[in-house]
Amino acid sequence: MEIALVTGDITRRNVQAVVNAANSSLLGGGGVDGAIHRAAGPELLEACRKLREETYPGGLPVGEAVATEGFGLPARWVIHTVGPNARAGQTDPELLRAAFANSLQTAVSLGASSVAFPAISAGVYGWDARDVAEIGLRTVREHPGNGIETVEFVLFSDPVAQVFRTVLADLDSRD
Ligand code: AR6
Repeated sequence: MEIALVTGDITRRNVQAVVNAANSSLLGGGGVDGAIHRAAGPELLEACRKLREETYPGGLPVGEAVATEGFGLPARWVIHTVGPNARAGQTDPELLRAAFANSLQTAVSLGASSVAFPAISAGVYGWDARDVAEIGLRTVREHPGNGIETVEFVLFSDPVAQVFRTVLADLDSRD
């Protein structure tokens, strides 16, 4: 499995599945969630509403993941996950690991060969980008590929991309 670090907008990525850093309501929000909903169009919100009503009436729990179609996105699927919110005291690394791992597992179940992740929890949810990079990159490196050929981390800003490059180089040097 190849890991690529990309600076840019995840909604433009030509991959089979993009991961959305959503919230438990599944009904959209700001940040990457807002960007994905804008780019995918209103059908995405409809699909999320349906999931919420039929499968997650109490909301999608932190660390879990669920897929919809990608609608207007180049990606065929959106995998919605909920990262932990440090500003609400959710600082257990296991919760962030679960968000990455369950998103990957969902991609495997879909048969996706390429997946793009944002820096889950590194925005509104207040996690340090370095912790997100360490947990995200470690989780992906340890995950059995199972058909996934490429995992991209799509970082919205140069400073965050630089953090990911440094952490990946550190992990590689320890192999
Ligand atoms: N492409 C890639 N990354 C992006 C994009 C984009 N188009 N837009 C923002 N980012 P955040 P969270 C980066 O806040 O911390 C939402 O309201 C951003 O710079 O989107 O998990 C949800 O509905 C940051 O590095 O997600 C939830 O309520 C990273 O994506 C809450 O925010 C994550 O920032 C989730 O907070």
